[in-house]
Amino acid sequence: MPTLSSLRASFDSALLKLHARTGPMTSELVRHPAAHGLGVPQLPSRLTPTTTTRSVCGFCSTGCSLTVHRDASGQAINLSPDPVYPVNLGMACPKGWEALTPLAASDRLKTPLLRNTATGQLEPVSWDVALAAFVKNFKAIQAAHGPHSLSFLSTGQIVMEEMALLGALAKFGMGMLHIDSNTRQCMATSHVAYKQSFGFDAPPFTYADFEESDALIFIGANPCIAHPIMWQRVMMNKNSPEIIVVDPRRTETAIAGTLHVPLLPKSDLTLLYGLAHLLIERGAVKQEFIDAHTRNFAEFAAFVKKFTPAHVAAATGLPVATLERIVEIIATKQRVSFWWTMGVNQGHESTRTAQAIINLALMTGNIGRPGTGANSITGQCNAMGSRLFGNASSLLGGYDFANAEHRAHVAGVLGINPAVIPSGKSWAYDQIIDGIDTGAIKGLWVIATNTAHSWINQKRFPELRSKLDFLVVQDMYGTTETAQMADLVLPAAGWGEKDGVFINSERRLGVARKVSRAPGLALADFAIFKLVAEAWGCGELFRRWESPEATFRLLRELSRGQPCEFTGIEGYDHIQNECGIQWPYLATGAETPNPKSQTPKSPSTQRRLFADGKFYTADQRAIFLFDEPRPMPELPDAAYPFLLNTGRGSSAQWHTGSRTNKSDVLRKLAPTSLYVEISPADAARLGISANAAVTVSSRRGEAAAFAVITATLQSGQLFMPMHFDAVNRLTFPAFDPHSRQPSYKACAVRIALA
Ligand SMILES: Nc1nc2c(c(=O)[nH]1)N[C@H]1C(S)=C(S)[C@@H](COP(=O)(O)OP(=O)(O)OC[C@H]3O[C@@H](n4cnc5c(=O)[nH]c(N)nc54)[C@H](O)[C@@H]3O)O[C@H]1N2
Ligand SMILES: Nc1nc2c(c(=O)[nH]1)N[C@H]1C(S)=C(S)[C@@H](COP(=O)(O)OP(=O)(O)OC[C@H]3O[C@@H](n4cnc5c(=O)[nH]c(N)nc54)[C@H](O)[C@@H]3O)O[C@H]1N2
Ligand code: SF4
Ligand SMILES: [Mo]
Repeated sequence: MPTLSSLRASFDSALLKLHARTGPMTSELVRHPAAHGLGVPQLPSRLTPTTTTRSVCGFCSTGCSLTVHRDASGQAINLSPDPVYPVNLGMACPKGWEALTPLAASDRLKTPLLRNTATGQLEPVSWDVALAAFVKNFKAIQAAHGPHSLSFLSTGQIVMEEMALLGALAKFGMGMLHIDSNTRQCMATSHVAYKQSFGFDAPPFTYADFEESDALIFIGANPCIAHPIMWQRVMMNKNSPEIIVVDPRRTETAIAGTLHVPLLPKSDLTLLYGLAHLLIERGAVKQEFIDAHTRNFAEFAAFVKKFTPAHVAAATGLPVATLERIVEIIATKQRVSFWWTMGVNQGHESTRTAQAIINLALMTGNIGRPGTGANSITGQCNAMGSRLFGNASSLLGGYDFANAEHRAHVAGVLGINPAVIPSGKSWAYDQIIDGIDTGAIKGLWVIATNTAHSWINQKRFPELRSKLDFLVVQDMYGTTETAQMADLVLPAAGWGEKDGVFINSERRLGVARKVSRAPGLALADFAIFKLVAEAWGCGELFRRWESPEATFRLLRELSRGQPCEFTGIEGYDHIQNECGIQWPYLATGAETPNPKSQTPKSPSTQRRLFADGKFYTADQRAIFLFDEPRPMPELPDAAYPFLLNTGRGSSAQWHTGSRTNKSDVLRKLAPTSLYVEISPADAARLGISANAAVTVSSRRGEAAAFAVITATLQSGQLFMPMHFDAVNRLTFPAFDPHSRQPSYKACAVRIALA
């Protein structure tokens, strides 16, 4: 049984390994930032901070609070982690410490840019010219090809008020139907899995659960790198917990855990059904909970019978003893929590895999109690906000576009004609991309995402771009892969340059504050959307959306009676004074028409859902959902014998790098060119030495990289970080049928010396 200090020691040894490869990493920086030159530097006296402002970090979904120090004019000059905020307790990862640096990058957009059709160059123009070009070109496309020939791709990285305004503007004001965001690449699976199993997209946990579990099971998640402050919370667990890490790679998290389960890629569904089978055989199920609060268990139990240990061992490559060990832990520990991220969500059968995790939590009664839960960790700072208020798959506030009563209700709250709300279903990201290919989509507006880098199989993108009549990109930088292809580039303010709410992984609303002025003519996305609405001629619809906080009040009203209700929140100051507030949150003592919402004793009470065993389905029961496992769509073969896995490379790199690459500090903490990890056995067999230049190719494209030989990889597998654009030239476009989330982590490739 590990003690806290032995866990720390094993984590630190993982760090040493990383340190050797990429320089000092997460936890050291978290605890001793000053030792790495990341502390608050000595400031010249004219820069002595006069005020501080609390603001939630704009990178990952942990939602750490940062204290921003400002000079007399209100301009941010530095920041430090907020010591009292219940999320991060005074800690921040390198990206948080460096959050202000990308704002000052030399490639910030300072004016709109319009492509000059004569020279082919992007040239600075005024906002008037930019808006006129936007409206003229997009209206011409709609006139020629119909209203649904326009589409947008947006993000989980802007504030909730901006996402809601964008979704409403596009669907209620501009007549669009097919809109989506990078949340599809990331959280669509969790959204659908929860909705089908629980009746609403409701991650049930609070971060205190990291500290209160007796056993934590991480499946396809690498929090040491991707959610370092959540990992710090695990390190604060005083129960000497078992930490099981299910990942084909021996990741930093796997090294720090107590049991690494190196299953074959994409064999999770079989493994999870096999565990369910063994738990049932052992009698380690909570029959009372199952009978009182769930549906479909008997069918599930009958289905998993065939997942015998021998069958599961063969399919997953794991010894039967490992299966038995996991079952022993789940069966004997009182508080077991299950955590999953992209190793699950990005798969060809991801929704059923997420639900297989949910099933394990339900059947063992590990839900609704401290230290338990079937817990999906979100990715971007506001992925949860976009799930509730993006207006893409569900109508603002988690309502249903197809339901006339829902449309009438939302229209009533917003004071608009219900007829402007479409009843049709939006295409998903991949369908929008295919729609560009077939000519159904002719105009595309890309907001706060870098599609030409991050979309799966993006080799197609330049060709697709040529099929678009007009491409608008709205970003902080004009240098992103996507912005460079645009006809019109709109300069956006970034995190720190505007106000609004993010919702973190534990459903906590936090406020991001304006602490810095955006450069040149750059504007907050909120202001850009308002300008577009006026220029388009539908500004009247959005009179009540006069500011981010006025918009927040509209969204608050839309949440009334929904599981995500937060009508008890007074406004931004209330959220900040309470150090963030989790939904659901009704005014203390309020009578709610929704029996499913719970009123907490105080806003700061750490809240988990389902303490009463009541779910959001019509009969308040959670549902056991399952399906036959299917083989991966592209299996390795003689021509492409390796399986390529992709994901986060370091805690200092964020996605496509447009922000993190702008910091000298962050660039020092991670490799600056593309590498590929390979096992020692495969490297020896192929004559590949450390740092050798290699080419990795798939049926779709190739990428130049240098080789990193590491025993963390199993033979036959390669790993590349997603932070370099060549990686998605290799990936295979497979999608989960329920969530349509791309399967980024499994495609067949070969590797050779360059
Ligand atoms: N530093 C940093 N932090 C980030 C981000 C970032 O870009 N940089 N991005 C944020 C976002 S948006 C997200 S979504 C999260 C992602 O956070 P994570 O999901 O934790 O990160 P990934 O590295 O994408 O994937 C996690 C693990 O899945 C494993 N995996 C691959 N295939 C399989 C499989 O078949 N089964 C299992 N069980 N595991 C598998 C991979 O080996 C990898 O270690 O991180 C967030 N935090
Ligand atoms: N191979 C592979 N590919 C992957 C993944 C993987 O694991 N493997 N993971 C996927 C996942 S989970 C995700 S979330 C995606 C992320 O993929 P992207 O969303 O494409 O990545 P980012 O680099 O975060 O792009 C965000 C863009 O928004 C801009 N921006 C930041 N703040 C603002 C703002 O306030 N306003 C505006 N207008 N712009 C802003 C930034 O400059 C940046 O260009 O990548 C996906 N792609
Ligand atoms: S862990 Fe996430 S929210 Fe916290 S400082 Fe780092 S990037 Fe920001
Ligand atoms: Mo993500």
